[in-house]
Formats: sequence, C-alpha cells, structure tokens
Amino acid sequence: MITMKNIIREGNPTLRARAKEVTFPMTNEQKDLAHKMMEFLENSQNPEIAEKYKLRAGVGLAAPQVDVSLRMTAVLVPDEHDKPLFKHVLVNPTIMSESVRMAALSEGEGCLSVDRDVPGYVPRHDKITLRWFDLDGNKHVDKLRDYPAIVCQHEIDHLNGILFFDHINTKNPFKVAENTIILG
Ligand code: SB7
Ligand code: NI
Repeated sequence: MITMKNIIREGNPTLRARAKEVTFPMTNEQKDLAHKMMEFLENSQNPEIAEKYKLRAGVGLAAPQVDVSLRMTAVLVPDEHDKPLFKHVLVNPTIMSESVRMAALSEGEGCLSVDRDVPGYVPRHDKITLRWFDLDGNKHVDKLRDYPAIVCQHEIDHLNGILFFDHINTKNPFKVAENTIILG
C-alpha cells in the first residue's frame, strides 16, 4: 500500500517535471499503481486507517507525487453522505474549456507533497470541461464546477510541474481579483 513514505516532497525535481502521456494499453504495473493511488485516498479519508498508518487526508493524488512521471491522477471528492461526488483515476486528463470566472477556496489549499502551510487564495477556473481516459482507454468528458473542478486543476497542475502556491499572489496572498468567487 502507498503511505506517506512513498510520497515525494517539495524539492524533488519530479514534482517540477512535465509528466509523460500514458499510452494504451496500459501495463499491469501502471494499472496496479492507479488502483493503489485510489486506495491511498480511500485509506486517507478513513479515520481509523488514517490514524493507524499516519496518513494525511487527501482528495487527490497524482502519479508524480509517488515519483512516477506519468499523466495519471486519482481523485476522490467525498460528499457529506457516502456516495462520492467524484471518484475516478484520470489518465491523460486535459481541460478542453474553462470559465472566465475564477474560484478559490476560503481556506486556501494544501498538498501532500508540501509539508508547510502556505496561506493565500489559489485562483482556479470555477468551471471546466475535462476530457480524460479510464484505465481501459475509454474516453470521458465531464463538466465540473466548484470544489471538484478545483481539485482536478490542482491534480492536473502536478502533471505539469506546478504546485498550488505558484498561483498565490506574492504581494497580497488574499487579494481577490475581479471575476473571482471565494468558496466557503
Ligand atoms: C486542496 C487540496 C487538494 C486539492 C485542491 C485543494 C489536494 C491535496 C492533496 N494533494 O496534494 C493532491 O495533489
Ligand atoms: Ni497536491
């Protein structure tokens, strides 16, 4: 299983590289990694398992974070109930279109690969149209908004060597630009 030991941290050059496209058919090793990434998210959101293995809760995990430079990321956005809002391993995800309106989380963002608090708003597109492939190479297109859209943008950034704090306004971290909504 993936634990915090397997997650590389800020300073490791893999986090700043552009990850490579996955080619189909995926290898068994790549599929196995995809399943383990999703299993990590499930474990990290389960209070008993997270406590036992000292996992930080996460809603996403991108392959570069486990030092595999491939365009693949697991996303698990929980709902208040038990049916997740969005739960998929995205292979070769691309944003096909994005809203002009931006959104940022009131609490800012964190990252499993960043062991410090970096306060400030992280402006993201409020709505995106996302194209991605599943492990069998089937194409999917999803329209996402608000929190799930923000999480997917954070993850796709990892595939492009970008970290959340790259988007924070250095002069005024809590500056709210025009066209930006703050999500509670
Ligand atoms: C806040 C947290 C995340 C995404 C968007 C807002 C994910 C945190 C876990 N990760 O480091 C995944 O890359
Ligand atoms: Ni991250």
